[in-house]
Amino acid sequence: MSDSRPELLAVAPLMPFLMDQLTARYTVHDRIHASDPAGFAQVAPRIRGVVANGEAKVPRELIAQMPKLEIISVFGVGYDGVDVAAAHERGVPVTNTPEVLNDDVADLALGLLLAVARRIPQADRFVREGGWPKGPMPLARKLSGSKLGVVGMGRIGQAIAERALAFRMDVAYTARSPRANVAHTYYATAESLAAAVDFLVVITPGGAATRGMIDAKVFKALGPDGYLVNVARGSVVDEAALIEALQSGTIAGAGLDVFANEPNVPDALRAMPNVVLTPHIGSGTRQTREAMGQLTFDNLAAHFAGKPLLTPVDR
Ligand code: 8YV
Repeated sequence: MSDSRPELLAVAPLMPFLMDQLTARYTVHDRIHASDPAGFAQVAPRIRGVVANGEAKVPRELIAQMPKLEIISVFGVGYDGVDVAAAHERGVPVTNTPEVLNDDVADLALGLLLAVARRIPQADRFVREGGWPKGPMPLARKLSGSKLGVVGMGRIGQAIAERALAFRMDVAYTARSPRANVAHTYYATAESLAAAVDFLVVITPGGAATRGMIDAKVFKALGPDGYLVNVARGSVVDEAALIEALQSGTIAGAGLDVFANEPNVPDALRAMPNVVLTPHIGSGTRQTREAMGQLTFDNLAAHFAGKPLLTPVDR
């Protein structure tokens, strides 16, 4: 008897919580497009759903190989790796996992701000490596009461701003246009925002529209006492210009959760004492990843039950 369950292609490694639910209901081909292209050519005509994550690539050419594709469900709020236009041209909806990760990504942004300003990882190393008995730790930078610039004032940007207010920070932002429901000062460009603040947090979607928008001009405007925190996508920051700015003292430091070529982080960044590095863990708590997994699964389930999608991505 043939297996009549819908067949899915997973284009990224998926957490067991999600994979177990998927395999109970679907036939899942786990990254076969990458590991076994000939095998993929055999199953591609039967694939009805793709499951991706925030980092995965679903280009036009891959979509074109799956004539029966009906849905792309992304485990992540960011879907810059998916060619949404190509999917929509084919009438294939794309879903993501908004809202459920707002708290975690905003928490990590504040964590990186504190870590880089108060040099918490460096202080930890200082104690572990026996530095304390030899003299005090050098003084750090105060965060409370300083000026914060947020690049991108969507759901997560607003969650970051909300938290920053508890630190009595003066919050300003840039976005494509001023947001009607946001009272913070608006700047039309990242450069003008950077010139007005002490800390710049990047939380704008990745993709072509924002590629390299945080560049040498922005670092110059941020200045030698300014700090950058990136919890968005590595592509938004010109990484070579960032390294140059950190090495030359054009800016004071950076807290980075995302990188241009993950999981590879340039040696230059890893060697710098004024940089705090985390491995793309913005949404990385058990609670949030389970909520994301559930939403990824529920969008697929809604589709295959002929019900409205929970969180479809607009064109
Ligand atoms: C990843 C993310 O999806 O939501 C996003 O856009 O970047 C992350 O939550 C997550 O790391 C799983 O790959």
